[in-house]
Amino acid sequence: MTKRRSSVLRARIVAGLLGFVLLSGGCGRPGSTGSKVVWSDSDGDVQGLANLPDRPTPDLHEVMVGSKNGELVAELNLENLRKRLDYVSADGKRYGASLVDILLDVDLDPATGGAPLSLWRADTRPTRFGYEFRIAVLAGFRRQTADGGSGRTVGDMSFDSANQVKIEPIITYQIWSLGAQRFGSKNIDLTEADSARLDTELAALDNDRVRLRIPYHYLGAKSGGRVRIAYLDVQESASTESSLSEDKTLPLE
Ligand SMILES: [Ca+2]
Ligand SMILES: [Ca+2]
Repeated sequence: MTKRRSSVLRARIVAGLLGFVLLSGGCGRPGSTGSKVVWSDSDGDVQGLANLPDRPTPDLHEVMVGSKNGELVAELNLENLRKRLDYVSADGKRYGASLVDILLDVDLDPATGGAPLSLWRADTRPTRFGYEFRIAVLAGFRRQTADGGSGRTVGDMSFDSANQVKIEPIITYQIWSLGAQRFGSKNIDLTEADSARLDTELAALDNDRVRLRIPYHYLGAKSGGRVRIAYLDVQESASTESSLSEDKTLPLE
């Protein structure tokens, strides 16, 4: 009896330790795998515009990308995002923002795919390469004018807030496929129904938090695979590799 109880106890201790080891893995350390990967981004690494010194600049603090139910799930935390979208300049303009590019190497092959156009120098390839997709995360607005017109302004664009009867802040994303050449990027074609989901059910803004869902089939990816991920902090600099994060590898669950 004593012997049996102690073997049960030993089995429980082993199971507990195994659970601890499994939980300890996959927390986003470089090269680790798990159901989600997390990066911390430096505070205060963004600069405002010299001619609009009071315009808030979103400062990325954290990026999480997970996988479940056939979708990538991304969460971004950006201080001052909501302040930026609420800001109105002295001349009545409202400003969107290009926030982050999420880069996906879906075949884990650095020899296929490419890098964002903004990182190319003349005909010199960026040193970080091999991403098949760039998910451009854009903040902006859906709006209606007094005369019944409606429109959308997202990314690094502004509009005159006069004559708008309704202005609603939104988050959306675009999917670009990246090629081996400097001008090898192209916006991928989604069905009209899928395009309509991008700034509604697949992207949500909650004050300074952004949540995205990206179905694997938009990327030609499948559950059971793995993807190499990095992000480009566009508000820090879209054109220097120093604002590109380290790579992490995520299993697609
Ligand atoms: Ca930052
Ligand atoms: Ca690749």
